[in-house]
Amino acid sequence: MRVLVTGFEPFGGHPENVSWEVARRVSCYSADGLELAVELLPVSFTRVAHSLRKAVERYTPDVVIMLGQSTLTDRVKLERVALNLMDSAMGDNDDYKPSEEPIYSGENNALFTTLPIKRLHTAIVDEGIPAKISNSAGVYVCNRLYYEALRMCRCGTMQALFIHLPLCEEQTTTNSEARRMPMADMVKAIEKIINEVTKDE
Ligand code: PCA
Repeated sequence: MRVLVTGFEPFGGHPENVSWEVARRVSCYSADGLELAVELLPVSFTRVAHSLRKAVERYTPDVVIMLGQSTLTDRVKLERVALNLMDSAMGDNDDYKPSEEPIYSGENNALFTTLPIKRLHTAIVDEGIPAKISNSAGVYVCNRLYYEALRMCRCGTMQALFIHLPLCEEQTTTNSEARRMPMADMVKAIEKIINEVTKDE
C-alpha cells in the first residue's frame, strides 16, 4: 500500500507552512505493508498540478493525502469537495491573481473524494483530536491542487483527500486571530488517517 502525503511551501507572509512541518514529521511513520512518501508543493496555481503529477508518476500511490494551512480553522478540517474555480485577490507565490477562472473549462463544477470521510472523521475525534468535515476547500491553491488530484482519481484506482490544518502552537505569525493546535495532535491525526485508509486494502 503506497501513500503519498503532500505539504505546501510557505505563503502569504508566513515564515513556515504547518502543512509541510506536519508532512515532514509524518514521513517517519511506519506500519506493516506501508510505503510512505512525502512531497513539498509550490503555492502556485499554475505550477502545483505539474508538481503533483510528477510526484504521482514517481510514487504511484494508492492514496494521496494533501495537507494545507488555514488560519481560519481551529481543528483538523477534512475536505469533501473541490471546486472547478480559482479566485484570489491576494495572489499566489508567483503573484498570479485569478479572478473567477475555471480550472478546466467545461468540466465538472465540483469533484468529491471517494474516501470514507465520515469514518475518517470519527477515527480522529475518537483519538480526542478536534476535527470537522468541510464542504469547501476555498478557491485558492489548496482547492486547485485538490481538484487536480480528484480529477486524476477518476481515471484509475487512486483515491485522494485534502486536509486543512490550523497553525501549530509554536508557529510565529503576524495574524493574531489565527487558530492553533498542538503539532503532536496534527501529526497523530494524519497518522490515524493513514492507518485507516490502509486498513481497507
Ligand atoms: N494553504 C493555502 C494554499 C497553501 C496552503 O497551505 C490554501 O488554503 O489554499
